[in-house]
Amino acid sequence: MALPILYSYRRCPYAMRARMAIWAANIQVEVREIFLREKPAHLLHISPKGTVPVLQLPDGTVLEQSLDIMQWALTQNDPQGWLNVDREAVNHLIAINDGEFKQALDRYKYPDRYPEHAQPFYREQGEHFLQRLEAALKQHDYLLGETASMADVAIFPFIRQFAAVDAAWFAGSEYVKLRGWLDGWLESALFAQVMQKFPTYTE
Ligand SMILES: N[C@@H](CCC(=O)N[C@@H](CS)C(=O)NCC(=O)O)C(=O)O
Repeated sequence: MALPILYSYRRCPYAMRARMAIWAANIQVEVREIFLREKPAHLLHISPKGTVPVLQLPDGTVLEQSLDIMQWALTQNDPQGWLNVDREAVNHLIAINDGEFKQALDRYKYPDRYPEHAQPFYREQGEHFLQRLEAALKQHDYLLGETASMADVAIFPFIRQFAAVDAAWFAGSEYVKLRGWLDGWLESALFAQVMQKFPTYTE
């Protein structure tokens, strides 16, 4: 039987969150690792916007947003109960991550492209979100409760990137709980699985 096709890019945080949900759900897919600069014609045909991840199901359905892919996978099978949380709380936190925080992250990573301000300004902008997450993690082990949810998985790849921009700064920062939470995900078997290298797909 044909497997769903996942167009992916290993280091893309959106693709990471999608792969983590697919792997957690134990769903087999054909991973097509792409070069962002040389997108396969089939990908652009099924999803002209040209971002990854994109999942094509055997019936032809195309899911072209990472959150839709996560939702689809976990609806099939959610052995760790990642969907057993308040939807509104999940959506709200992810919206801040994908909105303001992602914007600050891009500027913090590439300050040369945004010369209006110096790098520390952009880091401080991102820190509003870090402070919010730190406060949540002081209350419970995961962002929305004592067990992991879709929010943790969706947000983790972006915190990973933020931490990596200046690892020494992050290691010395006040975000003690957030560091522990990040390390937990980085050291997880699931993360190792989704970060394995897939051969690049060239038509
Ligand atoms: N809203 C999309 C965003 C996906 C996205 O922006 N992916 C980036 C890579 S991390 C991409 O494919 N960019 C297109 C490009 O760089 O050509 C989602 O959640 O799936």
